[in-house]
Amino acid sequence: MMKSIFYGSLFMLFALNSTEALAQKTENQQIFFDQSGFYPALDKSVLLTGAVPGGSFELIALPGRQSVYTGSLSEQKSTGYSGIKTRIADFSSFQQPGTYLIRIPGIGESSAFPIGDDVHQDLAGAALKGFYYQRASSALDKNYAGKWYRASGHPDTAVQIHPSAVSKNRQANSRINVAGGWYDAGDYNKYIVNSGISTATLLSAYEDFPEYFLSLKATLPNAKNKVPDILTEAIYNLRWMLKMQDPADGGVYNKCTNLDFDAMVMPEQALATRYVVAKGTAATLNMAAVAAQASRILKNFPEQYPGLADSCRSAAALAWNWAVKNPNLAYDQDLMNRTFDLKVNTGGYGDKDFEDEWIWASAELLASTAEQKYFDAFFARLNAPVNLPSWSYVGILGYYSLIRCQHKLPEAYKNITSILKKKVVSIADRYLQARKTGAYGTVMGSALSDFIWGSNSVAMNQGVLLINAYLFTQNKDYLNAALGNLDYVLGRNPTGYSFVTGIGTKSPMNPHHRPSSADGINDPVPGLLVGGPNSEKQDGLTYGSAEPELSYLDDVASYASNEIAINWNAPLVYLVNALECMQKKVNENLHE
Ligand code: G3I
Ligand code: 9MR
Repeated sequence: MMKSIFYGSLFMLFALNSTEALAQKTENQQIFFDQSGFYPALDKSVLLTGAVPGGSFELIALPGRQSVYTGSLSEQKSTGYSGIKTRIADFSSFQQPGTYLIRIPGIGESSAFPIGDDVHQDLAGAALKGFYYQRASSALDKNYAGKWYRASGHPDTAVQIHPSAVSKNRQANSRINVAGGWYDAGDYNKYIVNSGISTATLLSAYEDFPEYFLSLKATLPNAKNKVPDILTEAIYNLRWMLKMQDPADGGVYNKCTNLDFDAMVMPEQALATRYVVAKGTAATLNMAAVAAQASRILKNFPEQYPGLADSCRSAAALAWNWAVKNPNLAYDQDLMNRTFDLKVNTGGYGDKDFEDEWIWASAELLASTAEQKYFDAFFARLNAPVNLPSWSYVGILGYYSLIRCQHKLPEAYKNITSILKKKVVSIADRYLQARKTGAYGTVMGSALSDFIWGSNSVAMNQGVLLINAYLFTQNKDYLNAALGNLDYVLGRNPTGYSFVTGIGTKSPMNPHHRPSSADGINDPVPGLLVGGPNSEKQDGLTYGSAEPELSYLDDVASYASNEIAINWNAPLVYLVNALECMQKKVNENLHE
């Protein structure tokens, strides 16, 4: 008898706990926050949407459930481009590490979250590991890939020259070796233009925080002694980019691709013929910029990568010279398909304006060589407008690098960096104003134009720009605004999703990603940032809402909102590692 009462009460205790947990889960429909937690010394806010009465909120410490902080909800706001109403619960002044929840009278309680150092440490590693999972021409070993290990696919050692890519030394259907590199996204093709900003963003993370990355334990296969994972991974793709250059003239092919997108199969099952297609000005200047930046970094690793720094510097100069001779050669897939019988129907990354690529490539070559001709080319474009970077607009990446390398520039060139800083700060200050007045209290979402294909990369690249502004101003408002955008992708958004696979309590389970879909494993490959809300919904699917901020569908078919891509993960890697590195310094100053 006693036994049954004992088991009965145990069952009741379990049932209560699970009901309470369930209740917390269901009450989270209006309370949204960074599901990885908060840093002690930086801003902390929770988003509330819907009909939320004004008044106070409490921070409850767990497990004791004592109320440790009381604050007032912000006034109700709306965005002007959607019907969503918001309030913010800001508890930034509370700095005690621990585990907590937020209690909102009339709304309920949030699920639990930590305040502490390193709350984004797991993400910092997972986001970079995401690139390892994107490796083409390489088997992923169980020791590094865990249950998502897989066989190699796309050797790409004998890729055909498409008729659009014919040159004197390389006739149609001749074959070249372009093995390696990263798959671009949910598909298995490899695109130079998208590789450019992606590889450069990883290289820039290292250049901005070398000691931090050198302090991290190397975990990737064939990691060289004292070479951090972020460089090991970037070099895996850099080596592929170098192979995409025709050594005879310096031109760079736009992509290594199938004729059509594969079915949702594993890499080793994707056996369609592969081609390199037309050289172009954008691809060639992208490669020039990345190779120039890599050359100055690799000069510090001569033992680990003998000769690679010099090879990169030569390849960059050769690419520049090809572009000078071919300054306006756009990759136009539709025109190519009207011209040649072998029709290519994969991604285009078409770009017809090359001023930004000239800015970026001249800046990186100037930073790495200090040669007058690159200064002249950069200076001639000094008054060009700059804006947030994307695969199609890369100019500001050159600003970041010249500001970063200003101490290495010859005296005559140094003072242009004050102009570059002013232009970066002018954008950063516009972001601060938008964050202050916007309905979400974050830079991301302060404008309808944020919700495009790959909107989460808009949030990430805004964060990277703000980190760059913080680095040369030490204005903590930029740091907090950058953190707010990381909070946004990790759950502080009206969808309630942490948009990184495997991170947070509610994350994408069905990304448009062929290995995740075809591997027979329920959990998607981890550490991958999905594109996010996209008001255009180009995949033609029925989403749950017409609101721009809610135009997201966790469905494998939703390539317009739920694909993953290397140019989305790269600024995530930069931002989360920058914050992990700098919040420690802010925290140390706090306790000095
Ligand atoms: O920038 C304009 C904006 O000003 C305008 O208001 C908005 C609405 O019309 O459109 C914006 O441009 C969109 C652009 O993405 C924004 O980055 C284009 O309409 C949209 O077509 C474009 O989509 C691109 C997509 O390929 C289709 O071409 C994405 O940027 C690009 O990330 C995506 O890349 C694909 C590769 O082709 C193949 N591999 C997967 C990868 C990710 O989906
Ligand atoms: O898988 C492709 C994805 O990488 C692209 O971003 C997207 C848009 O170009 O296209 C996806 O491929 C789809 C194709 O466009 C239409 N048929 C279904 C394919 C798989 O969803």
